[in-house]
Amino acid sequence: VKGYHSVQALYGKDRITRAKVRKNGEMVEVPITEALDLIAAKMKETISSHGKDSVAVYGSGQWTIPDGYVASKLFKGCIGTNNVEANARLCMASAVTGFMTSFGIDEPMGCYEDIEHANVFVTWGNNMAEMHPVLFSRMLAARKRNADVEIIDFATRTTRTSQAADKSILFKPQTDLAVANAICYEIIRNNWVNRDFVNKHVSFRKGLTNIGYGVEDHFQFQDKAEGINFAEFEAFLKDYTPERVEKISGVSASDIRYLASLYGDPKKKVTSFWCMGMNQHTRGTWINNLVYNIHLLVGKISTPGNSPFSLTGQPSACGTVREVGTLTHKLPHGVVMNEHDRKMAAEIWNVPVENIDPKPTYHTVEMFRALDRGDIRFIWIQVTNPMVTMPKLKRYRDGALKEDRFIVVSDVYPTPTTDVADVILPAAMWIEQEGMFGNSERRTQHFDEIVPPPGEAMSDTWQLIEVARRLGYEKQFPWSQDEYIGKIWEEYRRFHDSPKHNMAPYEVLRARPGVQWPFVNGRETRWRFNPKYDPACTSGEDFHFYGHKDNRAWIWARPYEPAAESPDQEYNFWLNTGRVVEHWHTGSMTRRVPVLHNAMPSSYVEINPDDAADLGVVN
Ligand SMILES: Nc1nc2c(c(=O)[nH]1)N[C@H]1C(S)=C(S)[C@@H](COP(=O)(O)OP(=O)(O)OC[C@H]3O[C@@H](n4cnc5c(=O)[nH]c(N)nc54)[C@H](O)[C@@H]3O)O[C@H]1N2
Ligand SMILES: Nc1nc2c(c(=O)[nH]1)N[C@H]1C(S)=C(S)[C@@H](COP(=O)(O)OP(=O)(O)OC[C@H]3O[C@@H](n4cnc5c(=O)[nH]c(N)nc54)[C@H](O)[C@@H]3O)O[C@H]1N2
Ligand SMILES: [Mo]
Repeated sequence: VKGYHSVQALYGKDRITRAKVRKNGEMVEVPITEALDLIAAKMKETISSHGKDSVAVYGSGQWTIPDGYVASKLFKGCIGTNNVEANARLCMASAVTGFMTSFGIDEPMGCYEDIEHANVFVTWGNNMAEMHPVLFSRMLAARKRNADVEIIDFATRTTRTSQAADKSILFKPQTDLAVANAICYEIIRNNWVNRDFVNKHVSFRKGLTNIGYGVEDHFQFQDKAEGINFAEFEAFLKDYTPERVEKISGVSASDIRYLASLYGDPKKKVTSFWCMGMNQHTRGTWINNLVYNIHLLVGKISTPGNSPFSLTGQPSACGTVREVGTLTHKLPHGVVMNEHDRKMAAEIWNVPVENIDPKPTYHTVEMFRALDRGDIRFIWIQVTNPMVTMPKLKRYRDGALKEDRFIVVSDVYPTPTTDVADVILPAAMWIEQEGMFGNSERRTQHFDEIVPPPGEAMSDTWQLIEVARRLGYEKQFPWSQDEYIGKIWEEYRRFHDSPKHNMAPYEVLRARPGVQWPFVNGRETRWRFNPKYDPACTSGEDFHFYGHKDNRAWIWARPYEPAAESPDQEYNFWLNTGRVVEHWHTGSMTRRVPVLHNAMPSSYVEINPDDAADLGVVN
């Protein structure tokens, strides 16, 4: 429904079309060149009085690939600060750490085509009917074609996904950790383990436990992987019998056995989908590891229809954030801590290697804490609305409003974030510019400008380039406005020149409706780690998990640990968040589309009818 009406999002009455700067407390319209001059001057001034790490950029999984690439090059390569983050930190961080720990390499092995091959779908707290409705329709269509296809919704609340599913199983928040372990327990007990696959392709690890929740400033955590064997893993699972886990999770032992039997049945191809239910988990890395464990034990992975699949939410959370690496520790290829990766970036960026700082600075939450503390004095926010979407928000809003903080916001409409800005830049929306996005299934999608941007609005990429040039980096940003997207793409591609990650050339991207990487010798890769499909497999075996040095996927022994807060006498309910099909996040765009706004004009809270009756709560 958002797709059908998206074009109307361009034409809201209060669309930002001119730059504004704060003068004596008032936001005043100015020519955009004056605003860009001011931004560059403020950045120079802040760097000279507080050092390079006092300026930051906070971007988005809704940034285009060129947006993120240019931001990274300017801040990490030219200015020399690792103060580059994006809202995808609030979204996909656990998905990435899950991939890195289980496979040693980011992003799914499968693809959307798995939907046409699977017999069973399990949604792990993923409300696909509302959040991924196009993929969900594809799943319903697959079920319509094949009466054997089953959809199991495993979640903490009843949603439209549960209603469309063949079976809905509810669990208490956080306890999916215990259920996943119980599924593995049952798989082993019933001898459903794919021994051949496990012997050849899997090794076992355990990590640290009681790891805290990261809610305090300067929190640091480093896991320690320790090798274990199958017998030790089996012994670890002894605590997770279905009967014990029923008590923790509220899921009946028979439903746990039922779930295990679906994964365990060698005749069934199983795809697991998840998104924020697992990735915003307070043990997000662990629950990702545990669902991979299930697929690995039975060898249901990297073949059509057998797919543990972490879906992304934003159009370019993968393309711009995970692939370009717009995170404090990342570079477009590799990490800042690695000398080889720094050298490669410096060479491609045409900057001295000493410019790139080997130490990461702040992840997103710490970045806003640093703004409040005064460690950061200047921040440029693009394509995101953090003054609505940050957790424990008040501190950051107060921080942004402090004297001697300078906030630049690029947006298309006024928001609570533009409310705290010193400069507002008018941005072009996606069909008002050329660009690329990269989605969950490793597909890079090029799009052209269809209509011109209004007033003085320009792409976020071009805004960054204008400021970069004013800071003296003409040499690094030499492109002209009619060809910069293609030039940036070709420069960026050089970072991924290997069969594990190769990206398609610009002309190929332009000619096709999206291209999946690794793109090698003119061929896209549908399923990774499987030599039938993946050119990076070199071991000569039936699968090759080349991400880890031992060429194996890792099964992790991870326990159930409770959430940071659980219901008690004083606060006796769980609060679960959820989104709605009609709106996009903070609604900056969708609330300006009348048909969407009228369909869902306000937020709402659902409460169990029995609890409501006890409390005297009525509609
Ligand atoms: N219409 C629309 N679509 C969107 C978006 C939008 O704003 N509007 N946003 C996009 C983005 S960026 C994202 S990230 C996705 C989000 O997509 P989803 O993750 O599918 O959506 P949410 O509504 O955030 O998910 C909340 C779900 O988390 C589950 N949950 C709660 N606690 C737990 C737990 O302890 N374990 C597990 N396993 N599950 C739990 C609950 O079952 C609940 O339904 O949607 C994308 N699609
Ligand atoms: N309470 C709570 N907080 C959450 C979440 C949650 O479930 N609950 N989920 C988290 C997740 S998964 C996500 S992904 C984030 C999303 O958080 P945000 O990214 O902060 O939310 P959006 O509403 O998508 O903000 C995007 C902004 O970009 C603007 N915009 C659109 N197009 C353009 C453009 O081309 N250029 C520019 N410059 N601006 C543009 C829009 O008007 C909008 O204001 O929220 C996170 N925070
Ligand atoms: Mo997200």
